[in-house]
Amino acid sequence: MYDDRDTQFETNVETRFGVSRRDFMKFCAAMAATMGLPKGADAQIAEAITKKERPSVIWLHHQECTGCTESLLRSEHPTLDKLILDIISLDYHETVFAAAGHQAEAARKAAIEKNKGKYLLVVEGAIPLKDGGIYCKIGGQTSLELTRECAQHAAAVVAIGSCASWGGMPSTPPNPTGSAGVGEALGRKDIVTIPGCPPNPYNFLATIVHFLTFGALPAVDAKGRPTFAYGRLIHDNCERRAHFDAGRFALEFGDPGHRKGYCLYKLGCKGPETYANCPSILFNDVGTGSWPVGTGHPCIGCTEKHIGFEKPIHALADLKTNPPTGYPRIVEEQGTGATLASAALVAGVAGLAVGAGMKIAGNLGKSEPKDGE
Ligand code: FSX
Ligand code: SF4
Ligand code: F3S
Repeated sequence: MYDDRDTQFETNVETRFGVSRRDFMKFCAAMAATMGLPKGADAQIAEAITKKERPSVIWLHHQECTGCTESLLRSEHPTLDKLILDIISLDYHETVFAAAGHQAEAARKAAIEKNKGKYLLVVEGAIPLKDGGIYCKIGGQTSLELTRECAQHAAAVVAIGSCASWGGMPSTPPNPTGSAGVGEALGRKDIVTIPGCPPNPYNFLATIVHFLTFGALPAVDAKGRPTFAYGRLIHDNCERRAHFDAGRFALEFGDPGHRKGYCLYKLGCKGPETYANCPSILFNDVGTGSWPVGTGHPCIGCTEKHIGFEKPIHALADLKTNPPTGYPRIVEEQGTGATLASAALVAGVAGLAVGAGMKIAGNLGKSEPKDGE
């Protein structure tokens, strides 16, 4: 076991990663917290990162905007990119690779040969399947051929971003190039997906760190998403949730409710049907409120197939949260709120228990907040 007071450890961390021991341990603690691991896991992570061989990673790009890579290597956090590049051995990555053309392709083949059965394949971007996959080619091969070739000997395949996870933006109807996620393209169900457009870099990093520390990828849900990151609805951790429960909604951008930080449900927030940890881990390390809803914009459900890029931004979300069962019987008063039927229609909650549905219906029926409300 490593000893974090060890001066040798301190020197190694500083020389190898270019960060102080303190920053390094903070990073390990953040990784452990992201994955919801118990106390002591940060030490295990620190030991794995400093002592184990860096896993070889081959990173493919297909139909996408490179936002996944950009968010991972963002410049606001000078130590993060350094740490990533020192935790993994990035043997092929079209965006950050210095090599080009035949040289780059030779490096990819050499890395596969050298690390057969041990390397991680990270895929960014959707794979076009229509017309033999001709709509995206790299080095003369279609995305599909390239992905098949690289996946064949990989220890595991990780799809980063919504494009690679389920098709994302390129697969938006009418999907002219027949774009699909990696799992669908390869006909495999064992692919770990980190959806989001872009995904939170900590979710990707934590997945890689889990692989490095425990020799296996983290537990996933039915869509291949790590449960530590996608196990809860956004709506359940949102800082505006109390406003939702109390029926206080922004009705227009810039109205009094919006300025007061009320719930964005009626502006089309998809938090009630979107699974992700955005409100808990935030983005870009700039502090409170640094996530879509925190900045005043409704969540567009970018992690979810058939919601992000497909459901109109203004359309109301389906409410997936199980409502409490103990609401009192509601007697509808004339002129003070929506009927259950109309509110259920508005909220798409036809399947909810009637009592709870009525409570929600009453709240959803509230109108423009008054000053001081
Ligand atoms: Fe872009 Fe990545 Fe969106 Fe897609 O992120 S941020 S279009 S998920 O593949 O580059
Ligand atoms: Fe937050 Fe959106 Fe849920 Fe409102 S509807 S509480 S803004 S996630
Ligand atoms: Fe995407 Fe919604 Fe999070 S839009 S980044 S899932 S808050």
